[in-house]
Amino acid sequence: MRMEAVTQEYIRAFRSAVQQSTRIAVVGHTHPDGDALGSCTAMSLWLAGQGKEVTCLFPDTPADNLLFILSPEVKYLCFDADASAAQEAVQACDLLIQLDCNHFSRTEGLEPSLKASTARKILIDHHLNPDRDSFDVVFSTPDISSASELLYWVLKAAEGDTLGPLGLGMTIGTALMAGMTTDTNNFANSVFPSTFQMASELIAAGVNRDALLQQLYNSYRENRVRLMGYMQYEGLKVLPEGAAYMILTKEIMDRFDLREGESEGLVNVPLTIGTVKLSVLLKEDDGHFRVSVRSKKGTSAQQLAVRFFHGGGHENAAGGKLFIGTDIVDADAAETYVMNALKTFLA
Ligand SMILES: [Mn+2]
Repeated sequence: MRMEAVTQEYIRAFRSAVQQSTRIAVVGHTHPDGDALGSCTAMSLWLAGQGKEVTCLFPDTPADNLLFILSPEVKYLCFDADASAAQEAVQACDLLIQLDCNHFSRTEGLEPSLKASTARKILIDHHLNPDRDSFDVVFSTPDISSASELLYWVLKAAEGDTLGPLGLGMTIGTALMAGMTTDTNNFANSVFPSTFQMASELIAAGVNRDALLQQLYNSYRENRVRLMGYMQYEGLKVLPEGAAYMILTKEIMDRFDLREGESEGLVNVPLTIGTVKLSVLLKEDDGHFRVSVRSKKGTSAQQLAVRFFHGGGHENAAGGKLFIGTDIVDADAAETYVMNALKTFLA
């Protein structure tokens, strides 16, 4: 990380915004991943420790396998489960802190109330092209592993150097470690010297990484492992241009009784092939496909997502959508679309 993302000036503005507020809404992105859940949970716990009334908001309910990251001490509201309560929490807050999410549009149903909110707004994020105009204080750099890591450095700076990592508390540290670990795919990508420093400090402070890895990577259901095998054997298509794609249809998901979050990591697998530099996973949803893109260094997953899938994200890990009815006539046309997009992009 370049430390200019966390300047003393921004930290002063962050601290005074927190001090002057009473009710705070902490907001993460749609289909919250480990980093969104970890960073928002840690932020909420820290604010509660400052005596603030905090509500943690997500556009939709987190996947079962990530629920362990949530804290029983935090009040969570999900727009898909209780839209009016979530909207009321946004309306009632006098400070809004958005994490791991560069733009209101990635908050889906929460977007109108966030836009309408007159509360002071803080952004803590590591995606490209943050919407700076919508926020009063912006902590942003793509040169970091995760929003969780960025929040770690923000909180350390806000707490003052004398406190050290234990000052952040064990639960906060565990949530941040969970977010960083999932976003780096367990130290496989987007890892910087600052990332190892954070991990080292948190382990020294007593965060149990073994227990965390057990919950993150060794607690899946059998169905998930069989689905991963099926997709690699039957579903994987490799193009001579150096790309690969897989299409996870509703029919396949039903057959394997796949739940939200259980295809996590599948999109990374084709990149283990020497010739593949770009991997795309399409996952059928209502009226559209959710698109995940991963790339090796030197190829931009982000550009592919922007040009062909109404999306964005990070240089080597991005996402978007493919709309049935507008981008493609029906679900069966998805394969031709993705194949042509990859061939055009790599030509
Ligand atoms: Mn993230």
